[in-house]
Amino acid sequence: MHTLIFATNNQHKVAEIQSLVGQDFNIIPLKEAGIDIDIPEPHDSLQENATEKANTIFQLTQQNCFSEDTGLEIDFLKGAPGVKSARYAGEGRDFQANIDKVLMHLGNSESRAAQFRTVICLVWGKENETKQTYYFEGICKGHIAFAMQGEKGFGYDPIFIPDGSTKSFAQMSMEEKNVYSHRQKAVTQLFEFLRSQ
Ligand code: ITT
Repeated sequence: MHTLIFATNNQHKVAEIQSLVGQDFNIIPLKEAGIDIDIPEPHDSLQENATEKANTIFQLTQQNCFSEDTGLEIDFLKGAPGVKSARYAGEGRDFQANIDKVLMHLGNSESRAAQFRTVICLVWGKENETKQTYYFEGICKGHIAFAMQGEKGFGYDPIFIPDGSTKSFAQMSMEEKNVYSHRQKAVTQLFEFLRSQ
């Protein structure tokens, strides 16, 4: 059994990853590890922010840990909100305000292709071995709806429709979202790597 700290303060991410984890890993969210800090995400790429989060928690705990940084990348907006997804409409990190801003910028444009991209940073090593850093990426392609649909999930879920479905992520159960999601794809690779160790 591998025990890993998950360096996130986002409980929606924790729930999604817990739903994928099965019996062979013990994933400890920051809250459960008794760590209450707001990790800065000052960088211009998902990979650098994920690295910052994982390194911060590793320095604090010296334990195997991973983080993830996710962005919604919209073609028409040249990749925005991207790495700024959490704070697109301001420091308040308000899901509704972020969605309103995306819909406002897209207007009635028919060009609505978008993708979610997740980068996981893992700081990992066997006992008494030097820790190393590994990366895993998951992408989910889709498009932005003209209006919000559904109440489930979090963040931009009400306006994102993955390719292969007519429903938004917010109209799906967590299990359904997992079939398509960026996070599931990245986490599956993470677990495959850990199982191979
Ligand atoms: P941590 O840094 O503590 O992990 P966070 O919420 O700040 O949590 P990110 O910087 O990765 O995490 O989040 C970027 C934002 O993108 C997040 O706040 C949501 O608004 C959005 N987001 C991320 N994953 C999403 C998903 O699966 N569905 C919808 N929106 C998502």
